[in-house]
Amino acid sequence: MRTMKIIDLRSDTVTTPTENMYRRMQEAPIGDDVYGDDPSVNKLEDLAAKTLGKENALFVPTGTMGNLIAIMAHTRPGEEIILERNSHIFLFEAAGASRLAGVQPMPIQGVDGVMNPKEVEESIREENIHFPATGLICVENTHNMAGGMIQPMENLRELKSIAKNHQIPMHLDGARIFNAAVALDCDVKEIAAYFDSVMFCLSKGLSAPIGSMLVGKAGFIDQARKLRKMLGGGMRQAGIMASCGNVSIEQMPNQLKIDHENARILSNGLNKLSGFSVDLDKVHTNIINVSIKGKKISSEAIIENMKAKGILANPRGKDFIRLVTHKDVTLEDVKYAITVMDTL
Ligand code: TLP
Repeated sequence: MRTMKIIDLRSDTVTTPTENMYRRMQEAPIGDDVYGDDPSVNKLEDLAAKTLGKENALFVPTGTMGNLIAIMAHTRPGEEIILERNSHIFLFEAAGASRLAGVQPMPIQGVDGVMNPKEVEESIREENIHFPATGLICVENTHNMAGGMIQPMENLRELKSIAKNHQIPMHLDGARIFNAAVALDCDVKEIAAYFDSVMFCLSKGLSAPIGSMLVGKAGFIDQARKLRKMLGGGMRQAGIMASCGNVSIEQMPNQLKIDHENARILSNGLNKLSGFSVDLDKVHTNIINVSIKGKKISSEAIIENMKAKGILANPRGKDFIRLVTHKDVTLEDVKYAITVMDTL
């Protein structure tokens, strides 16, 4: 029986480990990480801190846990956090910040995920018996819902100066910070420098099967380590997974460049088909929001039709679908996906 070729454009989270990752898993020196004894985890935490230009790092199971721990460590229950209206923390983390960190979100509607610094400053609470204190400003780079768009450096600089004046820490949900750095052709440290803490994912385009990193000052990471234990994220022989994370940081950023090129090729191809349209100015990295308004059917329906032909994608509202390129989608796959989508 001939099996249908499946091209999975749902997310870069679907990436499978590389050959080198499988090899390093097998050879990984391991120990009990809750005792601080796992050499592969220790190596990964050192590498992550050094790469991002921070004092220390913590290996966490997921990006969601990394963001939650950062919020818990920076704030106290009853405080408020400023974040973008379409940010992952606000939309897709099951209100963990409210329920578990006990903070109230103050969402700001950005343009393509970029918050206006003036509005951020106006949202910082003054001292008043009625008001919660503003405990944290969160930024997302690249911005998932904006279709992988990059936050302009100038915007980060302005936000940092406001945060500094008001003595409020800044956290970056940098799940895809390496995509931003690759697209900007800058060192990832240059982006991280604006933030007190950064969470980034090994398990997205960097292709590790599991894991994210939280980086920041040494004292902050000590606190974060205890919070990770409290949340049940203290893993034992985690070096098996951390060994993949080491490969992610050492070897995978170059792959992201290819992913970005493939996203452009896919976008250009779709723009030539009837009913699909992509705003090329908004394709910065590996995520594409494709308008299907011209198709006159719902995003769910088109996704079902694509699935029947072996192309997997996620809906984004009723008029858009989201396509994400990654290392398991080759240039050949992209070309094939365009020909298949031409038949829909
Ligand atoms: N994003 C996933 C889904 O949850 C939507 C995806 O497929 O894009 N921050 C950002 C910006 C993210 O995009 C994600 C995951 C996370 C945090 C959470 O990471 P995990 O899935 O490891 O908890």
